[in-house]
Amino acid sequence: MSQLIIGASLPKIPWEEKPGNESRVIWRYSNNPIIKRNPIPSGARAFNSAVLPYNDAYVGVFRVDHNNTRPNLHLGTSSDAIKWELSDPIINWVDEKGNPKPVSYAYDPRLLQIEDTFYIMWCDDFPGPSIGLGKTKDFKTFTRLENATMPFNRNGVLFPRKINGLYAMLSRPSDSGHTPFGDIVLSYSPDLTYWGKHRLVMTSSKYNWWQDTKIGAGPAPIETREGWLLFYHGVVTTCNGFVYSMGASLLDLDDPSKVIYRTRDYILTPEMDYETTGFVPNVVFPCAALVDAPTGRIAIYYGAADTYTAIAFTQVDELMEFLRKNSD
Ligand code: BMA
Repeated sequence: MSQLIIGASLPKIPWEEKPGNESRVIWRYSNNPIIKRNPIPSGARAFNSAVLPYNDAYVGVFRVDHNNTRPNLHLGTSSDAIKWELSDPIINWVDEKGNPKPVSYAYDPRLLQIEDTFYIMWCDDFPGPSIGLGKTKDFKTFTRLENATMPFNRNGVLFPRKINGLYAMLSRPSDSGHTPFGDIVLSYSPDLTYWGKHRLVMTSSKYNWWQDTKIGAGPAPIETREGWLLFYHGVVTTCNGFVYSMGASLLDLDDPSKVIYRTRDYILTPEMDYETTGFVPNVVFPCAALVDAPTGRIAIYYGAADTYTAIAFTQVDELMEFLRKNSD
């Protein structure tokens, strides 16, 4: 039993015990990738996607790059969070009056629940990348809200509850292209429309090379008794382009701009064929995590090589011990 995670139990969480010969704190699902190429007739690749428990099963919002290479969001359903059924039409957004409010493209969704409402955030065309925000209560009607940021920004992630009475969001100001810089910032809002009280959370480290080009928040932060557990991606620039790895950090519960721990080394980096080979080689890009509070089990969903969806596992007590011993 674990006492660390503040949250619900999820006995049906996808899970595999850590292999006996594995010394690292994160281990991959043995049947990765769980979504392979051409998952639906209109889509070539589903990756960088987000999932949640819903009605005794699971629901997901998937980034699917279409056969014309433009990305959009598709709903997914699953009974075990491993085999996914993706709907072929894209998610169709309406405004608060019910009129169509389509997106021109949408990618890298995050999905989370605050009280009785599910929120979806994605990289939206303003024009130019900015943070799109929408909500649903039933995964049938999807209502688009005001974009949470001006361009250029990516990797917008809401916290799963208000902090000191305000909605809180992490994001990563960027440029309009393949941004060669990027730090994680925190913003607050009373109503999900007006954002302010901006704070710097973490900069791309100039001494740990795996994260020295840019960083961006991954799944919605996980509430633990010691702080918000945040998985994030970090990028190094090589002669062959960017390499995306994953790190973990712990942010203060009351003031998440305060970083308590931040892993010195990556905890997951492209090593498997499905991570090193694909549309964009050498990318692991976490966007979601399922959590079972009583056991401390965490299943992290990540995009691999901008081509596949994969899962990695960790256990929160072991991860926290790792964070204590391996942070700057
Ligand atoms: C980033 C985003 C991600 C993508 C990554 C690697 O800028 O566009 O969607 O996984 O690049 O291509």
